[in-house]
Amino acid sequence: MNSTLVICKPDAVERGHVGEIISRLERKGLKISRLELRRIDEETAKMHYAEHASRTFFNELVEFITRSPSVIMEVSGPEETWAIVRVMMGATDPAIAAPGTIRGDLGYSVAENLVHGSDSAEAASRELGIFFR
Ligand code: 3AN
Repeated sequence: MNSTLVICKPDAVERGHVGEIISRLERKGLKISRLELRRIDEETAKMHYAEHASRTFFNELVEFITRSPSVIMEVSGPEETWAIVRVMMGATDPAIAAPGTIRGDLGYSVAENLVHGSDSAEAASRELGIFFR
């Protein structure tokens, strides 16, 4: 089994889309191996988004992800599970994400784009370490 980190971000929890997102992952055949409802603290958010520290939207990003609870999950499946999840998530900007993807079907805001999924095997192991130490 291979694992990746998936976060249903504050907007997904606030809008009541957690069930829909988990249901899609399960329908695909992936397993939820760990799950926690947790409000992400500022320190963890900054560590998680460290690669975006120089971006203009960094503060907005940290404020958003810490605003209310997220559902943080370890999702398991075959090799390259992270890549399967990324396809299911759709493009970063939900306004142009393909229909049939989580972002394409449920949102239109790039700042509030519902889900996070690790973007490589290395990122998955680093991020699982941050959230499930
Ligand atoms: P992804 O989440 O698809 O991996 P990244 O890693 O490029 O996308 O961006 C990380 C997060 O930063 C996105 N999920 C989104 O919430 C936020 N973000 C990306 N681009 C913008 C932007 N132009 N304005 C505001 N937030 C953004």
